Amino acid sequence: MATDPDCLFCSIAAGSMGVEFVYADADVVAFRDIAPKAPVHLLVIPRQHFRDVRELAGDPAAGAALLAGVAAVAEQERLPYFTTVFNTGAESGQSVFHVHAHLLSGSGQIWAHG
Ligand code: IU
Repeated sequence: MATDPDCLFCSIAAGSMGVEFVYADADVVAFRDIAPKAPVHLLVIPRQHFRDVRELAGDPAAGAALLAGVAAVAEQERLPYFTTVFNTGAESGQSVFHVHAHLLSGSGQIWAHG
């Protein structure tokens, strides 16, 4: 499995940063965003390193596993609705270059992350 020793989210996924996982399986981990933009704001990331959603698209099994992880987190957390955002490219607001799904929910509002 390809990981990047210089990538913070690879280190988080490896468990070496002490970040508590809300959900984990063989392919993905989920944890709370450090600066939440909604009452529920989780990040779901593959254990393997992909820079962004474009790179992830080159590995369809990994992409499917990430989406399955999003759905599993939502089910586990009993979220009846949620918004999923993939920022791609610095101009879009991507600041961490390890692909991550923002999963936002709560309070009956529509949440979007810019
Ligand atoms: P972005 O789409 O790349 O901008 O999202 C990165 C997110 O990662 C952002 O919402 C940060 O608050 C979040 N985050 C985090 O949860 N923990 C960290 O150690 C760092 C960033 I650095």
